Amino acid sequence: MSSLDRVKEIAEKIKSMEIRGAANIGRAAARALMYYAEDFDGNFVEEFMDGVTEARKILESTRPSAVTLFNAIRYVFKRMEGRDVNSLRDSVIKAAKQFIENSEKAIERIGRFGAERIPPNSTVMTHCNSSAALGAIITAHLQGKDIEVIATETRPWYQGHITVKRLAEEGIPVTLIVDSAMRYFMKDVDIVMVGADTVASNGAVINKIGTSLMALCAHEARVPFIVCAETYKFSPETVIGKLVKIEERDVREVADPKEFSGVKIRNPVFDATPPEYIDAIITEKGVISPYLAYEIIKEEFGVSL
Ligand code: RUB
Repeated sequence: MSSLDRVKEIAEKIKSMEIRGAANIGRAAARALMYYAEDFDGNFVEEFMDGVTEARKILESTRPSAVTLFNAIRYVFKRMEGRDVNSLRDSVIKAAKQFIENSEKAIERIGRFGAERIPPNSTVMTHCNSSAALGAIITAHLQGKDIEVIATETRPWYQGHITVKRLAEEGIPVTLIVDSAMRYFMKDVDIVMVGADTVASNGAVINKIGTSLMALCAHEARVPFIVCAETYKFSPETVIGKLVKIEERDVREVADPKEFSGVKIRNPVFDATPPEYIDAIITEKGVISPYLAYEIIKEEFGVSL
């Protein structure tokens, strides 16, 4: 067995979306590096470093739009230290565990802060399947707020099905709609809550395709549009001008090209919502304006230009 086997296995699961959602992807990347360190049975520092660099490359090539993947890896690499294999191994395992623990705590705090924003007897709309947004909704429900949820099915992967099943399990009244019905139902909605894959330095939020459309509908209807995002969803690369790459997946997820000869099919799976349509971003460090994204990036990652 090679020390990269479990890394490759996790990378494959991220690519095929067996592991999906930005928080899960970040934690899985940290776990993969931990497995690499655990499985490494060589004696040479150079060999360990070559392997962990290869692991990074494999993981980073899976999904481009979730900065959590890159930030989780960055977190572990920053804390990797030691002059021998044993200390390097221990530092990687410790950092990966710390990242996973911080991420779980962040979701719990966002749940609490987010629940504060959900009024009693209200209807919440959500898109896709975000553990951070669901945390807030479920916490509000557990506080006895008597809420209901309208959730989009989220083509083409139908992550909305996971969302509605989870909410129904919690006993929350929930309605499943097609994505294109979001404007039709917006008049019944008190607040929109979604997650994020990446927050850029200008406050734009990259999330599942259709999110920016939902923000536009919410804006038109004067419905608050709230994003739930841990601070490791903020992208340091965007400070130096890099754009977040929008992942385009296999068109067969949309339709079988053989049935549509002469037709071009496209499948971008994320979009960017500009900050002017976002009322607040709920992070584990508090509720902020999207225009404070740069400050968060500076504090979390230290910006060296
Ligand atoms: C998932 C998606 C989610 C964010 C936030 O897309 O867009 O809204 O990742 O999720 P995909 P979380 O299914 O393509 O990965 O709050 O769980 O990090």
